[in-house]
Amino acid sequence: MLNKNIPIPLYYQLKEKLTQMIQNGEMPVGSLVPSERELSERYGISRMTVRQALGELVKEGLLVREQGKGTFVAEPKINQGLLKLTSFSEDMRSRGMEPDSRVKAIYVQEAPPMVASALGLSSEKRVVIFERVRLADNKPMALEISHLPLAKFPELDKEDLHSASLYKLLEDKYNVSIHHARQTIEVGLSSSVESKYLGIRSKSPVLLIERITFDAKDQPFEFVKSVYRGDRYKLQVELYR
Ligand code: 16G
Repeated sequence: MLNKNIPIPLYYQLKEKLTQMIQNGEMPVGSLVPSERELSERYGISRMTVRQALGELVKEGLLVREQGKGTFVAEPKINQGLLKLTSFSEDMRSRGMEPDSRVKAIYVQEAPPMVASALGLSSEKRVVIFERVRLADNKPMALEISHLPLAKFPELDKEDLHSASLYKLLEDKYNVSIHHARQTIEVGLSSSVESKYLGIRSKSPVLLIERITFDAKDQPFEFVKSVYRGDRYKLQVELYR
């Protein structure tokens, strides 16, 4: 029950209660949250108060609203560490999920100036481009557009990257010693094409990540632009002083 005799607002108490129920599995992922009317009757509070609690939980990503169906418990976000250079496949496997890819396109093209400069290309400027939707347990998580220098990886555009790891291929077949990366992260809103690939509404919040990856000789070999679902990812980093 909620306590009306303490100075903690009722909407906040309900929010805490629902959060607890989600965390201890009483309200499992995907389950339908009781309606505003049910909750207001159950806890003896106004529907406005219930609405405020649910609204905040939706904003925080613990609940999702599906039009015409109701409000459901959302899947927990993936806590992406920022200190280790890992591949998508490694990341998902370490979380007990099965990585996969839907390859949308593979082609060779002259690198746009920004990509040529990121990859330090001067004479041969063609790059192999992979456009992949990355999936975890069959659900779309991110859209990645990777650019790799054709001169370094001449047959790369012939490779089948469905269900395969690019980093593993580069390490095993091309003997690349993947060493470090420079990454920027920005907040954005999904375009209509990105939304379609990711199965989200147009203009949903997303993380726009750009990565330049270097080998052990400090040579850049990969430039990647990716769009990660904001409702499925949060970034985590340990800070020391
Ligand atoms: C990650 C990298 C991406 C890399 C991919 C390789 C970010 C933002 N991006 O998604 O640069 O190409 O892993 O994954 O983390 P794969 O080896 O599973 O194909």
